[in-house]
Amino acid sequence: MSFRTTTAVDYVEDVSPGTGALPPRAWYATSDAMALSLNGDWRFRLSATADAEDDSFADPGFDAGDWAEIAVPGHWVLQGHGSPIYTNHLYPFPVDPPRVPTENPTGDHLRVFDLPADWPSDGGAVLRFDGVESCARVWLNGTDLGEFKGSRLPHEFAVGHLLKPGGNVLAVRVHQWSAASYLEDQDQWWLPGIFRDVTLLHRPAGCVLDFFVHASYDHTSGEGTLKVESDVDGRVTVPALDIDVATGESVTVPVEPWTAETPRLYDGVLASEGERVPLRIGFRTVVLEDGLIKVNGTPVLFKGVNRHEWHPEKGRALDPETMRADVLLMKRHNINAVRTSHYPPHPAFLELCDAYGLWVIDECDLETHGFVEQAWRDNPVDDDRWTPALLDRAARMVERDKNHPSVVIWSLGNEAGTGRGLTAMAEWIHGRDASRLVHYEGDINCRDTDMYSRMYAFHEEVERIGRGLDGGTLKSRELPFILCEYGHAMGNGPGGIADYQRLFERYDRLQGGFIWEWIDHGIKDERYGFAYGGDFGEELHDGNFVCDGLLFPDRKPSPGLIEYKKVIEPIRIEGWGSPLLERGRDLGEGAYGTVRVCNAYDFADLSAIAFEWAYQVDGETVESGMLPVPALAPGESADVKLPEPPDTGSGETQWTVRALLATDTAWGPKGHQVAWGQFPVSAPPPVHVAQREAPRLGDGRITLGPASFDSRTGALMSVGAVDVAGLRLDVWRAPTDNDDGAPWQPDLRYGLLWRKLGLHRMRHRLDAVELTGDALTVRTRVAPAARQVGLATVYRWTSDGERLRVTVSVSPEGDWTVPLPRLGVRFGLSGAAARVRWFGGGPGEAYPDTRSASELGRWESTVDELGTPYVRPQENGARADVRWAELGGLRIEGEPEFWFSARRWTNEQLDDARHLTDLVPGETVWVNLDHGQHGIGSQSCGPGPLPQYFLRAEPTEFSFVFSEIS
Ligand code: IPT
Repeated sequence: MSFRTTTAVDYVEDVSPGTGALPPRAWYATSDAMALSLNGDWRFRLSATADAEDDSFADPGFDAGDWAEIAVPGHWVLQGHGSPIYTNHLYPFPVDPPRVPTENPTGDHLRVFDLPADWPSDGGAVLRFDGVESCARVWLNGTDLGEFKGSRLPHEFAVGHLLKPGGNVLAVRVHQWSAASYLEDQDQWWLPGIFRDVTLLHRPAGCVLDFFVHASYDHTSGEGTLKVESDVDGRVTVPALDIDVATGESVTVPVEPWTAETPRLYDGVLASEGERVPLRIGFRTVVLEDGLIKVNGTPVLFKGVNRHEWHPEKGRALDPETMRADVLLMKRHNINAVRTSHYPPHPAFLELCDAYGLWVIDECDLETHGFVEQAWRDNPVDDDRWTPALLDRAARMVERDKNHPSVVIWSLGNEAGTGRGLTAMAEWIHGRDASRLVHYEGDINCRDTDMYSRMYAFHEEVERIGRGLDGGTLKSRELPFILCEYGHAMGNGPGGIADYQRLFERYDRLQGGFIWEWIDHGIKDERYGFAYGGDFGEELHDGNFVCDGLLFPDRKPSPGLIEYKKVIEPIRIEGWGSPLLERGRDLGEGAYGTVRVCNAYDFADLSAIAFEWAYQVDGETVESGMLPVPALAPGESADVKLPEPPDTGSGETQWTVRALLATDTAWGPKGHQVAWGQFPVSAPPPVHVAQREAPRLGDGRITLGPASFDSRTGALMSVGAVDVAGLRLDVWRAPTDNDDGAPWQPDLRYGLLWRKLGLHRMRHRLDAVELTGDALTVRTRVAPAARQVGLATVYRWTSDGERLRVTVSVSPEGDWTVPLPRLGVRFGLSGAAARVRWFGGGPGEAYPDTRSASELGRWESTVDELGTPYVRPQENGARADVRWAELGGLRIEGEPEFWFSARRWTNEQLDDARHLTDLVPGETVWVNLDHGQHGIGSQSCGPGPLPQYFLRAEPTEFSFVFSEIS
């Protein structure tokens, strides 16, 4: 009999990890022992406080007939009970550890179940919870089993003695806030509930308890050594390797090693007297050697992402298909590593990482970031009372996940400051598992860790670190470096990642990084499309800082992911001496006959890759074929002869060479593009328009070739039959999250400065409309109210009778201390303009420092599809290097190439919008033709654009040629 009182909730505010649970052990999905999933519809009752209801609901016979139903796994706040809260690091309750507020939403969950008819009557049973946020108390058939904390960690209870064939009553009380909330202050939604599986496991007599698979690889001999330590004696068999040994015995045989690139797994079985557990064994050895992280003797370069678990409707209750989708998307975008920010993921995710091949930094469920607000005073990680809870978390992670070859690094947690508790965790982990390395970014001196790790360090500092000139403790200077977070993918961006990648590749000590982050945590919402912080009336919140991923909430890749895929591609294809950015430079005859292919994999050769070449004229392929490339070993490169280019006469010509999967693989179909390179043969011919026509004045209009203008204002009205509205200089873009930057970032926040200066409300003063024999010249001054700065802007219109050319000359006046957001012209076309064709960069969006993936070619799209649906609307959708574009009956050529965008709302409307649903298409298609765009950077949490991507206010001239499409 358990004693109950309505106030017996002291455990909620107890710093201890809990009582009653079994010791942690290795997790496995299946064995030949029976298991019963208790996922499904449960009865549910929400109370406003922890002790509002007594616990009689746990008694057999309690009638919950009038309770609501809730899906388990799930979060109640996403199922109509209460609402989610988003804060980055602020605790959404008064900081007074370990106390929590009286208002403590508490969900009582009830499920009645029968055992299957064939459930064995012998042996015991274990009830396993894979994840409950944040604190739960459990009863089975009226017996109090105990309570636990550690939201993203498993907890098991022995229940065999309590089970009945039918009518078992499982009662779980879940409190949203508990002492553990102080340890779980990750930058994400607060989402209470039983959000991972609940399973009843039969435990036969003589079953397997805990076991540790040690499978190392000796790269000098090509042999693997296997030893399975097991709490219960048994045998280990691996048929493919003829292994049949006792547990605890080690055996060495020739094997194929496991790497993220070549994820060779061997199926095996651990058989104890009472149970057979399938094993998936990957042989690999992780060491710190010569100041480098090496796997199987080779230093690795992490091309990683930080992955939170996210689903726009289910929150962190991820189904297997979603986990698989994440892994496939990562593999298909050349990502080779995941940091499981900031907690151990659902264990099935790690099984997928083993099978498909991803390096994993498995991070403990620990973050106390909110204490930064009080200079880290009272931080639980530096308070011995909390150390048992920290050690419990470390053990639950390591014991659960220790048999995954994909896990190469343990991370103590995130943003928890420093303290004795962290040291205790690191010591325990090092002692328990010497076969992996330990990471923790907050340990800047690397006292407890095996690598120097930072987040959002600027390029310049990363370069210094690469060169070993960064100072720091003796220990940290000897360690390899990773950026556990960089490239903040909030909204449009991240910019500058290609520049980081070049540094990683240049300096051995820099072993890569992990983009922040994988997916936007937007919540599907009828009102807004996707909701973010503040949309649920939260008292404190951090807005759309929760939407900073490479994927949109619905898992559609954002341009940031496409860029990242290109930046980290494992095969580099370069035209001799002609990197993409130098396109158009005359390199002389003969230099173009070869392509250099470099294998940038760490382990795989190129035997799985087929190469294809295409010779293109004005973006159209005129000839193509396969390119025989040797199966280069990792790190090797070869100069491969290209075929003789066909004689095509005039036009802009280039080679495009693609690296494709030669056959279907586990993660991508045959023909999937892994990498590509493009390099010019001849530059674009000049856009020539003879100045033949003279402008003519008559009847309120000026005509010039196909165009007509307002004679008073000099404004362009039409080109042939195409009406053109409001053509004028435009410098404004709806600031991106990265333009606005974060208050704590040191670079100037231009998004705010632009607005302060008034660039969003520029006035256009008309100074003169001049007609001469060969041109119409319109002189203006473009400037914001209240400021002295301005842009003297002259539009010079000429025509050969058919085509209309405008040359725009811009001369800054006054003291311009900020770069310009954009510089070009904008105008309106009829809303009927829907289809767009262009020759230039595509198919997707690009900006000066996010343009690696922009491929020069002929593209087609629609105005609607040109736009990128950032969850918080902001500047988007530009196409780079556009030679010409056609839409709405108009052809536009640029000299030089230009940035093209078109949308059904103005930049000002885009700027005003807070959610996608605020963007209402108008009658006009607004087109921007930009000579320049300011870089993007990643200042929403990192550096602004590098200086070379600045759009400085300086005297500039650029031209466009308009003609009607016949
Ligand atoms: C860093 C956090 O580790 C991560 O959880 C996330 O909040 C990210 O920033 C920003 O999106 S902490 C950083 C503010 C120093």
